[in-house]
Amino acid sequence: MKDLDRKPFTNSHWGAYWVETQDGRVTGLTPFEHDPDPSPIGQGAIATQDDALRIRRPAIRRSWLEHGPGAHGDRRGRDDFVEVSWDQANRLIAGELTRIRTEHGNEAIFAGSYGWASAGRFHHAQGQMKRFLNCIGGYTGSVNTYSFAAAEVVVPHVLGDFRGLLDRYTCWESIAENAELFVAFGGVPLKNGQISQGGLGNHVQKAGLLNAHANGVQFVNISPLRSDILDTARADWLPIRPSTDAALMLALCHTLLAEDLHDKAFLARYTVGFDRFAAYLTGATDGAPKSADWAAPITDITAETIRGLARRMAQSRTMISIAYALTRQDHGEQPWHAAITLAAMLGQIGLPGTGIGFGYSAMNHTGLNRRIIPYAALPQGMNPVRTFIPVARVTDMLENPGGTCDYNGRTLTYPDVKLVWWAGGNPFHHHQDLNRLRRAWARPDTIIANEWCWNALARHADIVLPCTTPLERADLSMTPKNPYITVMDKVSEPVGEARDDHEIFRGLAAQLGVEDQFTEGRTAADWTRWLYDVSRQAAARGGIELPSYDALLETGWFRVPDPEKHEIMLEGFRADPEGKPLKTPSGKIEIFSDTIAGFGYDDCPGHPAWLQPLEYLGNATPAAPLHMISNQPVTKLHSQLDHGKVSRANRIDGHEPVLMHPDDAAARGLTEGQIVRLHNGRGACLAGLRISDAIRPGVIQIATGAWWDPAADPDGDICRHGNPNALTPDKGTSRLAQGPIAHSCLVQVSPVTDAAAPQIGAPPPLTAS
Ligand SMILES: Nc1nc2c(c(=O)[nH]1)N[C@H]1C(S)=C(S)[C@@H](COP(=O)(O)OP(=O)(O)OC[C@H]3O[C@@H](n4cnc5c(=O)[nH]c(N)nc54)[C@H](O)[C@@H]3O)O[C@H]1N2
Ligand SMILES: Nc1nc2c(c(=O)[nH]1)N[C@H]1C(S)=C(S)[C@@H](COP(=O)(O)OP(=O)(O)OC[C@H]3O[C@@H](n4cnc5c(=O)[nH]c(N)nc54)[C@H](O)[C@@H]3O)O[C@H]1N2
Ligand SMILES: [Mo]
Repeated sequence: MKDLDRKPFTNSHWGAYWVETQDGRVTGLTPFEHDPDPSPIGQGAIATQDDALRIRRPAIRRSWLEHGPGAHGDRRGRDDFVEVSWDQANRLIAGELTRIRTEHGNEAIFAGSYGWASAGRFHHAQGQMKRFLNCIGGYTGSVNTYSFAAAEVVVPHVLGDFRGLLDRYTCWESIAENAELFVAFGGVPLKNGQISQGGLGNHVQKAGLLNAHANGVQFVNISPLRSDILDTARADWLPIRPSTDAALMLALCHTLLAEDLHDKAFLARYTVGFDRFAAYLTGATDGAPKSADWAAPITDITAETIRGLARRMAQSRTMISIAYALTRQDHGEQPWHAAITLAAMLGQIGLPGTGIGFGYSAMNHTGLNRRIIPYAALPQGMNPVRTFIPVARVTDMLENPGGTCDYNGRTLTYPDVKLVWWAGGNPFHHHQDLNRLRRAWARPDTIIANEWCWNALARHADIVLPCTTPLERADLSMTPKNPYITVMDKVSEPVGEARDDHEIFRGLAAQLGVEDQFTEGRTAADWTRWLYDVSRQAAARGGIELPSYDALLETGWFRVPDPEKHEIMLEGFRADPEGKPLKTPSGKIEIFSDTIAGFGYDDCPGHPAWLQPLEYLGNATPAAPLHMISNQPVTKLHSQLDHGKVSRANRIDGHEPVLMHPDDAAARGLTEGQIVRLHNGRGACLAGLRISDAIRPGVIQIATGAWWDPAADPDGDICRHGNPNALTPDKGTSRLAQGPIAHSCLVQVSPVTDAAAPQIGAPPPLTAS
């Protein structure tokens, strides 16, 4: 970087830091002084920047290098690697891309490449990769996310939009001033508010929660975990059985209807289909009234508690929050459709501080009052290939070339994938039933991964391209999710021969004769300035003046001024439903959606419903009697920095901790700190036991993120490290959204006497060519 008066500055999904360096190495990360509640997660980046797990040179799996594409796919993850030059890697990849495009067409390249990569507006791994692939004819992509696929598909049918609403949440200030009761399905987990995609300057979730509490807002935490809300908030805890929230919400709706507590004027003016839903609620359509008495044995919450809560919600100014996690369960569409319906029956949608919000504290930006600027992103060009999959159907796709899949009213056909490319995501973190993924992963001819560390993805690739970390390249953090725009300085040279994703794809574009198309004659620095200048113009059109690029480089950061008024979701629709209709077919909230009903899916009807999940405590078996919640980790972002010190400090003898209720531990003769085995018919993993009454009996909790470390085992492969996706089921939420269902998972926990130590501390065997 050029000489500046200031210290180097950086940003990340978990916060902004001033950077100290010594001899070209990062030695310290000091949280930004305007961040009131910095996260410790970033400290894990210091030692990992150049440890033994850093990928230093391009590397090729030996069987692939010696025998060509398709050789011994089943040895992926077991083979050793040969290090090669960038020239050789580029020649081999260009040759393989040309072969596949000629013999099979671009559809055979799967580059959904789902994942969070790193913060930074320009060096966004997927954006770079997709732009490159679009220069050579495109790829099969994926749609929706692992975060909330079911909501992404169902909510637009009900409210006309989802993503737009996510940016227009009722802010915490409005809740503190106006709400009396905050009912949180899935809690308000501050651990998750550490994160904001693309970078952030100020963590606000803790202050948002505490200010609301101080102002007298009462909280109800509906979750199997008491710790899903800060103790200080003194919330009532309803320890619900996991994956049964839809039943609870229906019973709340039933009580409102039975006791005539619902807002009939709101329903008439702003919604359609209530009558058809009411016929289901009362049991007129199926003979089963969805009463509190009906829901009590399903949810394990007493009928009296349910009725009391419904009355309290009707009598109070109430905000409902529904965690993203409730989408990541079987029939994850239902709790979302039901929560919106419940809020509509209360009639407070669009009023200050009340109504419904999606996942307060799922991310730092939820309820953060800020101006939304449509910042520019690197143009990706046009993808001529029309084939795509719902993101979580990746294993199905690899298993069934030519097979079909229902999705949101369409029938999709799976392509015959020959090449898989991942840049900036980790399927061996995010996908469910990893043993099944690994079997399907053996099928393509070639798998390429751009990565910076030897995690399970890199180990399971044929060609590994070493990329830089954000500290080794210059970039900008500017995102509509946070008011701070910051520089991300280059503070150290790339380790080994690592290259930026942009530089990786520029090299390949040159090899394939499309370099000019890929770069448009701009360097990385030109592009970054271009992105900022275009964004600055967009801001100016919205009446917001941003500093010049050079002025930003001088100071390192800029805070976009706060909006003049509080954000209130659906305020405009409430004020003028005819003038500002929703983008649904009726223009109103669709409690019954004719569109969804018209698809005729047996697993997703037109109105919210209770459908038994594939796995939950209501169908537990002696072989798998416990419900496993695999939620987001406190000490990292997904699998990122799992090898860093913050994550490792949370381990028990190197294994991920699992939380269990004292009664369940006693029934198995298990003691605190013991290494245990989590297992079911799909697989197994090891974990270290923590015993606590902050979890309801019958449920265990183990965070996602431990690097998958499989070893042969009678239960299928066992992950020695503690990755819960060794056990989770891989099935779509329904034929509507096909979202992932990690949270609907039954397991057994048993003691182990001779626990195998995790083997993720060293890279795979590597030979220099
Ligand atoms: N059981 C269970 N499974 C889950 C979840 C759950 O709750 N339970 N949650 C799901 C959810 S919500 C999500 S969003 C997914 C997250 O899944 P992912 O987003 O795939 O997880 P990450 O670990 O963030 O993966 C990002 C990868 O990008 C790499 N990377 C970082 N920076 C760069 C870069 O500049 N260039 C390149 N090329 N690579 C880079 C990192 O090393 C890492 O391997 O997981 C899902 N999986
Ligand atoms: N520190 C940290 N923060 C993160 C992330 C991370 O990896 N690390 N990931 C980010 C990402 S990508 C996303 S999408 C968001 C996800 O945000 P969420 O989906 O909200 O995250 P989770 O932690 O999986 O779930 C929140 C809580 O829901 C509860 N829960 C699970 N199942 C049920 C259920 O059936 N009923 C009820 N009532 N409660 C249930 C669990 O106890 C869990 O602690 O988090 C983001 N924030
Ligand atoms: Mo997510």
